Amino acid sequence: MHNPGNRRPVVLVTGAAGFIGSHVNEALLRAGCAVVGVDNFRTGRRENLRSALEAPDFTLREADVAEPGVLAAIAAEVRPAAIVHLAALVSVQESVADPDLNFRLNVQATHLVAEAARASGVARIVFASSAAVYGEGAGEPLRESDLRTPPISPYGAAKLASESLLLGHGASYGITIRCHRFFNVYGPRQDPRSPYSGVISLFAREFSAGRPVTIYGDGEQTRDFVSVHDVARAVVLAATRPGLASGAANICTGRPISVNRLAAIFGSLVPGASAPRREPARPGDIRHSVGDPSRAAADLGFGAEWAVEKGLGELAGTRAA
Ligand code: UD2
Repeated sequence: MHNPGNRRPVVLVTGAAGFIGSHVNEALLRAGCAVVGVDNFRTGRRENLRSALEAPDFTLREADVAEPGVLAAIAAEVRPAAIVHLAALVSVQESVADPDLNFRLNVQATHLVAEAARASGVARIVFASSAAVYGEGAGEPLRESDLRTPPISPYGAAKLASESLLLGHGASYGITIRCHRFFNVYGPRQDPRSPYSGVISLFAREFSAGRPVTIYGDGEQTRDFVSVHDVARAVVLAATRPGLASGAANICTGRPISVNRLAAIFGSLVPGASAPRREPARPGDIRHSVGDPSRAAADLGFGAEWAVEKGLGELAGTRAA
């Protein structure tokens, strides 16, 4: 890195300019790591890096990790203690529309990360997996072993395949692999531009613009909404905590929150908010998804600290500012 006398552990973050990546950079820097962020800005955004770029221990590499050899060259140069692999095709809809691109960005790129780690003697990989690895009706709450039903999208299949690829590499070459199955992540910098963006990002935008939000179906469907601040903290723990074994863990709160409840909380935070519009349920929408958080607690000492009321309060404050 630019500071040869710097003894801080170097962590390489792929997808560093994304919604989650940008928070992970900042949390790693706060934890005393030096961060090399890699992004090709396909969906990542430069403004997400504004704060990290002010830190002397942050370096940005504009590069595509799905191109063979690219990440291997960066890892060989910076010799990171850990790689946090967040770069991905993040839209489930896009994975359905273009499964080939999903394979390249969500499977092949993971293999390239594993190979880069092997070649450069990287001790640990933290991988952004997803609750999308669980099939329909797999469990309530979902436990890590609830994999009897297959994923229902190319995206979920690619995340599950990537977990397997990484764990196989880890077992063969002595790399610790931590797969984090993120549930419904929300928070500042989440992009609300697509109609399929996370419901909280859409609600935050509509409430702040004084427009009614849309609730699909009866609104009693539930999700496990986890703040990006908690997610970033879980990643830092997985990247830095000594003595971790390989494995997968849900990163979730364990608390189901309905869409109606989200609308009610936002409504109480935004004075004069319009009443929600109702539309028919989205085809293929799952009814309930909540994770069991106990394995992350046992493995990492991680527990979500942001209740959704606090997280929505932050967004309402942010947007109003
Ligand atoms: C998203 C992904 C899913 C998986 C999961 C992670 C999509 C469509 N699905 O699904 O594949 O990655 O996250 O756990 O990307 N809703 C409204 N009004 C809105 C927007 C959404 O009522 O304006 C409802 C929606 O119908 C659903 C719930 O809110 O019942 C949550 O929707 P979401 O798209 O934020 O998340 P999810 O879990 O359906």
